[in-house]
Amino acid sequence: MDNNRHQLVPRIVHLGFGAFHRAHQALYTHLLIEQSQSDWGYCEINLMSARGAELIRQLKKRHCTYVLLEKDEERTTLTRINSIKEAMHPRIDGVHAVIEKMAAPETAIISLTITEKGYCTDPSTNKLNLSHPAIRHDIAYPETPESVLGYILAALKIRFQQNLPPVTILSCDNIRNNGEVARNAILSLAAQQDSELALWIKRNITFPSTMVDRIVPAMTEDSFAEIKQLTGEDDPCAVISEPFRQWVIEDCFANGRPDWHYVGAQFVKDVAPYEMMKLRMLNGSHSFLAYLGYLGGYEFISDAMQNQDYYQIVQRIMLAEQKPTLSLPDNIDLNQYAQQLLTRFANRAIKHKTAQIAVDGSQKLPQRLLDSILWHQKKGSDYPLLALGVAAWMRYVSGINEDGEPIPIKDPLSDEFSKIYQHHGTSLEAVDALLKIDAIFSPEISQNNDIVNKIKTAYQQLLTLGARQTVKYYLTKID
Ligand code: NAI
Ligand code: CS2
Repeated sequence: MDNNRHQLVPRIVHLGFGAFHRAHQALYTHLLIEQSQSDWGYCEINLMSARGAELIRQLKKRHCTYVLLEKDEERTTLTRINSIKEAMHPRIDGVHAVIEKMAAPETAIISLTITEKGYCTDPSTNKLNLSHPAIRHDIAYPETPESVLGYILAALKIRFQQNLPPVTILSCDNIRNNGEVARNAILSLAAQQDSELALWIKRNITFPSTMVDRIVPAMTEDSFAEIKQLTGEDDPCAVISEPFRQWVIEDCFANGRPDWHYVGAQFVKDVAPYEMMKLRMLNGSHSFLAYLGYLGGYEFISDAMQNQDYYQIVQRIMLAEQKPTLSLPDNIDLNQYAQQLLTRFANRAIKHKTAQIAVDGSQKLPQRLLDSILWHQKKGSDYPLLALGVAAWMRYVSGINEDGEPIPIKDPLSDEFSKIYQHHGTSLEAVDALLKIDAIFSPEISQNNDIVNKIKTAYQQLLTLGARQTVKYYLTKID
């Protein structure tokens, strides 16, 4: 298979060579190359951090291949991924070389897995945050950008000025309407720099939305050791995932695309119903489980799922509070979907830390829990578990666990949380102060007494009973 690799053309520049991309899009593209001799390959780029640069250095050193181990409690599959042609990082190759790669005539797709915060938007509105330090920098110095948006814009400017073919910007992050969010953010930044460029982007560049799904935990020392035992090699780019994978893509590409549908992707006209289903049923329940699981002393999601109370309450939030908010094509059975999710969460072969999913909650709550709360509020139906999920996040970002030990909080807004808790302790006033963060909570949420009261009730239960007993209490209360 290695033989095919030198025929690859790096037509897809991917930003965000993280664990998820390595186990998802890179695999689809690899399978397509194997199956149909497709010549679509990747140029992998990380833009951030010394760690990101080190990974790219290691990838280059290993001729752009690595191994993927897919596993559940019954099977394991080891695959050497061969869909990558090149790799770059601004600290290794220079900022201009990276921009030029994105602007190269052969580049047809720029895809992204840069985490929710990479879009520099306010999560409650999904609008570009013009006071974000990286965005302020990019407005002042567009030729040496810092944000992903700034890099994309610098490349699009070259394409516009040199009359080069258009590209597709393909967001593969867990954000509702991810294509639209990427488009609006780039257009808002372009409007600050060059209105003609903004107009050209509107007319020429497409931003398909996607629903992406595969549980891919961050690698740990144990998982690297497992890979070494299987392959005999140290592979810093190796990754471990569950066997399940799904990719639903809006079919609007500006300059061609791989035939990913031959290897399991679905091209559709409208991704929104699939995205909403996944963000609410899977990710909403995942965050719920992560905060309550962490507070209850569970290191891994699959451990929390062995506790029958946790299993049942997660099933309950999916079926009673998330499912009713969705409307999907007739061929999708949401009861079956929920059952499959419960099995995936309980997969003990995958060591997914509750603390990993708990990261960046400020960026995740709106699409995972708050949108559904608003749906119930409008319909007049009840949502105790969605409110419990938000309260568990609030209890978690207090930075102190149930044994009084510190919780390391990783979130772009962590300074705000720590100021709030320094001032109010874990009292109910902290809830009021958190609700005032309008980047997370829209006025529809923070000024609605019913919603606020439900969150406060749940928060008080968590303080009084602790997470495990609160889960029990809610199960009996709602039966
Ligand atoms: P990771 O931590 O392994 O990789 C994160 C990547 O994002 C790195 O390449 C990093 O350089 C880049 N990044 C982080 N902050 C950035 C910023 N401010 N600007 C530009 N780039 C930035 O995480 P992983 O697992 O690859 O997840 C990345 C995203 O993929 C998630 O946030 C989510 O949106 C999506 N995803 C992840 C899944 C998973 O199970 N891990 C499954 C489905 C989607
Ligand atoms: C998780 C997701 O880290 C998180 O917040 O909820 O990354 C989850 O593993 C994926 O979306 C599954 O597709």
